[in-house]
Amino acid sequence: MEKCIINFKFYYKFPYGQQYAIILSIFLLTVVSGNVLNAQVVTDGLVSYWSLNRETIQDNTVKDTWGSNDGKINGEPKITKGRFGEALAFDGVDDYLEIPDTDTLRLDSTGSIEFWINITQINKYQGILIKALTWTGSGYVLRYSSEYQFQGGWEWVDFHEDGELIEGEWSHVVMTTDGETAFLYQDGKLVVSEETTVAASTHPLIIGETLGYYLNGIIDEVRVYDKLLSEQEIKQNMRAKGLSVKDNSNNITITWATLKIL
Ligand SMILES: [Ca+2]
Ligand SMILES: [Ca+2]
Repeated sequence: MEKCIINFKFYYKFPYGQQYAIILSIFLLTVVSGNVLNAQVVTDGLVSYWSLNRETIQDNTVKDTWGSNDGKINGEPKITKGRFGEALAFDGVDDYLEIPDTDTLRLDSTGSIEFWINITQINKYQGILIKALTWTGSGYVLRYSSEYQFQGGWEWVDFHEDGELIEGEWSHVVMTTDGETAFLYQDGKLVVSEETTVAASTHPLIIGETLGYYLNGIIDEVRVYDKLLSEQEIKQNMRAKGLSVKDNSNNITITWATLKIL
């Protein structure tokens, strides 16, 4: 985009002046509009969105900026620099985020859960999230230790093919299901898909701990959908910096922000 703007100034001063300026203006408007669309988080089917930005955290309450599923902080996770804005850093000892049960968080028909993660310590089980009471009941669990393990409907699915988290680096992770098959994406690429079903659990959604295994790392931009997310939608969300109230009034700002992260 920077090059486009420099070129625009150059052509604007060209002897044939205005004609080129108009053509280039239309071109730039198209480019900018396209990027603005890509910068938006998919809102179709969006249930909850915890940006974990500083302004959404008050005392122990983490606000759901899209739906009404506010979370409660346990332990003392630190508000730190995130993938976008701020995020929560969990200490691997006793920190976690708890979100009360609602049917839209159960993912027992179609649904998705998405987040950015930056693991501090990779060489032990990292409990990422769970919505289940035990290892052997209804619900779902996602943990990581050199491979992803997802459990839904009481079959462990090892996502160990191409997915790999790297200490100190951000990765975008999506678990999405159509009710029959679960798909795990990392950084916009399908890691693996497995036939599995999720049985509804009324246990709270816990982020940062799975039954005694705590996360030593940072989580950011957590979203839940009530539908399967396509690869295209997942890639769009990867590029999106979040929901912005400035979308219609400050397109250039949004575009710059988007380009910076590509
Ligand atoms: Ca954030
Ligand atoms: Ca703590």
